[in-house]
Amino acid sequence: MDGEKFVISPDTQRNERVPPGQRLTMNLPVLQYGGVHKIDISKWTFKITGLVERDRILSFDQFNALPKTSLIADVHCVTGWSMLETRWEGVSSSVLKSLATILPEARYALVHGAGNFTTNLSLDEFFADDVVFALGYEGKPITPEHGYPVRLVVPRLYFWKSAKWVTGVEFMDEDRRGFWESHGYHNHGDPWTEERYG
Ligand SMILES: Nc1nc2c(c(=O)[nH]1)N[C@H]1C(S)=C(S)[C@@H](COP(=O)(O)O)O[C@H]1N2
Ligand SMILES: [Mo]
Repeated sequence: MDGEKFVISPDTQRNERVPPGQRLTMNLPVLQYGGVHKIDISKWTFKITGLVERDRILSFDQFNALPKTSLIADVHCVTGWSMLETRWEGVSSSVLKSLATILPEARYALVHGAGNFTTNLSLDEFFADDVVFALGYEGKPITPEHGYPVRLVVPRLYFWKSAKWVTGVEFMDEDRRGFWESHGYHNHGDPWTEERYG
């Protein structure tokens, strides 16, 4: 696509690309708590809330019109599978800074997904330049199983941080554990130091 940014996650440049305790898979498994959400895009919105000057709500068309980034990344699920060289297309997290004024007190982001799913990230990790709200996977729109219409991709943390069926982001001054983080998973989730459970 014209004018599109292209990002390669730094983890893909490691000599050893598979973190300890992981094995490779050739296809992206489907994994989530509960069933697959079927989202009606005419009703879908992306909400930026919490510590922002004013809440911002975007329709699918507005979200889809934002500048796009193409991302190559390896992904690592805490249950032990890793998939190398996945390709995503979507909206870089940093684009959100142009949509809402984030207050200086904000230090954490809580990403919300359908069915009350949440996951928490420090602002530094949320705004890392390989973090993308993906609309596309391998050149096609994301399928319902993988989070249609929009799913987050946070390549450098375990894949549970990569919320599917995203509905928005809330900025916070204090950290608040998300869904998996309060059901036994680590608060941070670095695959290279095996921050699996906590
Ligand atoms: N909304 C939502 N997103 C989620 C989850 C979930 O339970 N709900 N599980 C996470 C986990 S544990 C993994 S491994 C990935 C799997 O993504 P995939 O099904 O596209 O492979 O989604 C993540 N995103
Ligand atoms: Mo996972």
